[in-house]
Amino acid sequence: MGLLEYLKRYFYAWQAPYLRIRMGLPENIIVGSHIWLGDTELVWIDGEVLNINGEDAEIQTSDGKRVVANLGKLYPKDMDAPAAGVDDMTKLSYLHEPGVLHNLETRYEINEIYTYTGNILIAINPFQSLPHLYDAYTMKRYKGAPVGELSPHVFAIADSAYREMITEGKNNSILVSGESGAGKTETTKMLMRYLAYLGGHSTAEGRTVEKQVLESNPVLEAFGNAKTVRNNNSSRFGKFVQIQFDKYGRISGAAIRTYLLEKSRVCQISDPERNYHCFYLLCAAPLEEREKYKLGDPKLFHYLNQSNCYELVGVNDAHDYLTTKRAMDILGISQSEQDSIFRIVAAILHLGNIKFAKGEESDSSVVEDEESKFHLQMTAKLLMCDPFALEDALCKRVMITPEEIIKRTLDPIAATVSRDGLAKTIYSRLFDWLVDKINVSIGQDPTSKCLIGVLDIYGFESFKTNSFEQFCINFTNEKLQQHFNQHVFKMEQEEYTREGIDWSYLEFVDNQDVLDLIEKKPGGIIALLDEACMFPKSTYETFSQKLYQTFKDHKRFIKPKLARSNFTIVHYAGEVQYQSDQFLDKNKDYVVPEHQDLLSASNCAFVSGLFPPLSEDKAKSSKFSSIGSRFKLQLQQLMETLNSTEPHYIRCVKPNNLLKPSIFENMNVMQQLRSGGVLEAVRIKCAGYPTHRTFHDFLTRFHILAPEVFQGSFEEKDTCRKILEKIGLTDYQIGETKVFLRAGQMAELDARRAGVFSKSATIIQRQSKAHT
Ligand code: AD9
Ligand code: MG
Repeated sequence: MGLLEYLKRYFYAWQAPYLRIRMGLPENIIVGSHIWLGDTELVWIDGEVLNINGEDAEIQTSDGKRVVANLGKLYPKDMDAPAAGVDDMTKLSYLHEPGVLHNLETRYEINEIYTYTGNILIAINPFQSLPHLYDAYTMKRYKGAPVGELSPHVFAIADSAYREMITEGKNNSILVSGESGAGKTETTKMLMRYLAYLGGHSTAEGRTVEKQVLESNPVLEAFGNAKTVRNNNSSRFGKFVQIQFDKYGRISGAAIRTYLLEKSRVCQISDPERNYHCFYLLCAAPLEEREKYKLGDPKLFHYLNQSNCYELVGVNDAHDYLTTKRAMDILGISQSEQDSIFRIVAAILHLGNIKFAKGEESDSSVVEDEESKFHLQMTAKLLMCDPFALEDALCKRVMITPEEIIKRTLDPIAATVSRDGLAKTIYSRLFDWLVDKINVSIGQDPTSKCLIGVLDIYGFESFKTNSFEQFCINFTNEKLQQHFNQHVFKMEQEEYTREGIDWSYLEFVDNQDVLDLIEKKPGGIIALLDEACMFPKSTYETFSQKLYQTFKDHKRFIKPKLARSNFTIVHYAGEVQYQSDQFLDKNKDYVVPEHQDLLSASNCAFVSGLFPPLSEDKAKSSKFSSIGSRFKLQLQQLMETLNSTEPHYIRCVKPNNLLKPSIFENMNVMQQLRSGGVLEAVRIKCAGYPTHRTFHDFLTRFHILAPEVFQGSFEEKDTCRKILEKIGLTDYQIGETKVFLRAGQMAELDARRAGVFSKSATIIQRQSKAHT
């Protein structure tokens, strides 16, 4: 490839800041062309070119304005596109941002929430119930139907994963991603329901494996979901469910893995969010149970009343309590286990109400008043541990020096931190217990031949303040993005090979550099963070200084101007500035030994089971265990699993932040398509031959350019070639069944076609004038 050609290709493929695919070269835009023009508010506005002066075009926009814009900023609009949009973006004549966005909006207006981009499914949250879309009849229709035959649908994706698994004996996975509230969990549930339908046993009664798999959802949601500003039922953990099938294609087991539960929510919430659903469910339990746990109005509990939101529209906590318990029954969680689970939930609420006052000695604390004492008693009773030991574990620390063992007192602030730490530890152990129990109950099928994995994991996040959680979440997304890019690239490559076309035109843009920055060992951010956590004198400031020094020349790392501890990572989906002040604390997974000792001595076997005694070695080394490194390892294992599967991608999109139906916010959607890598997939296509047209489609559209070639008998492939030769295009390719066009060539052909139409219109006009 010549240098000029390379530069040209590079330039069209990558136009900062994100992806601006030039599909219509300016010279293809002529007076009368219908175009899209970049607009700050709407993102894109359509219009018609009235005049061209040098590099500038005068445009009449569809909202009645006249504007002048540089030709380079205009994108051709396909006037032949069907009014209802196309069900696959690759059918668009012009595969560019405005075309993609307009197509999604057109379809969303008529409740067509699903659209393909090749084999990626884009799902736009309808924010309204569309029961006909998921009923039994629809499931039946999709069963066995080839992808593309029926409208795009989650069922079609699940069906193709299932068929591929059966016919080719391969493991498959379906990766669902999108930002909070985009519909990942609902989509995942739909996928699981459909897979249970395909792989269910004929006796659908009782505790079948598929029923247990489905019932794991309400239980995990009760303990791992909460209302946030972004979603009333937000999953606060990542989840990968592997459904196992036997040799007859029937569900025979399942394994659920979860990632990074948000622990801080247990003791800290802000208005108008809520704590985990289970707390409110229990406060709405039948009277007898509430009395047993001494619970009542959620407003009385500190862990719940930091926010003014207690109830959710359309949700009945009392009803959900019973549903959760029923789901637990199906999952084989016994009555006594259920009793222990809810006893622990109640204990956490009482624990949060223990307040501390200054003690007699300096820097010491005591339980503040009678009310706090009552809650201390209740906590101890429910956890079945000694109340004095509980008070000690909250208010004191044991210091072991070479000479002696000293009990150091904590001041009220430190005691409160200790209390919250205990609440978080108990809750996260309870959640892990539930996940383990569900896995054991559903059971693993050791003879299983094939699996379908379904991943429901947090999407890319960039908020005003971004901490360690966002860092881990965005790290996950970088990993998944790399996997996605590799896959899209491979699929495109396969299409080129099938069509007998040289694929060296495809350019693979990798994000390995960001991944190295984060996870390289030694020297990456996680490794440096672990070092800082192990070194007692480190602070977040020294940690940040170390980052600045180490990565000063890294092109994915930025030290923001005047920053003393913040740092920015240039992610594939954009820049994110992280506040490092809590990185060290949040990276330390540390259970206070006093808490460990207290609970492992509980008289309740369930509670002590959550805190098995540590072995001597572990007790010594458990001083610091890195959450970042453990998460990195979990991700590595996830990627290994995914790499051994045939992946399918579903990108969920949230059309607006009001969580309301029928509102499509352009800018918002565009941003998500960028972050979700949909436009990256488009970019990979554009770097080579973005337009693939079957010979038949090509001839239907462009036969008018060379009607003479149709005279006599013709062969489709040859006729396409003759048309292209006549027009004088070069650098296109003709495959086995399709014409492959470079960026801009479709616009060129359309411009010629428009020219022919206007010429014949002029001739007709002249002829009719001559007649009159
Ligand atoms: V989060 O990252 O866990 O905060 P998700 O999982 O992406 O988020 P979720 O699936 O919980 O979002 O969807 C949010 C809400 O959108 C649901 O509670 C539904 O009210 C709504 N939703 C999502 N998908 C559909 C759908 N296909 N049909 C109807 C939907 N409503
Ligand atoms: Mg979710």
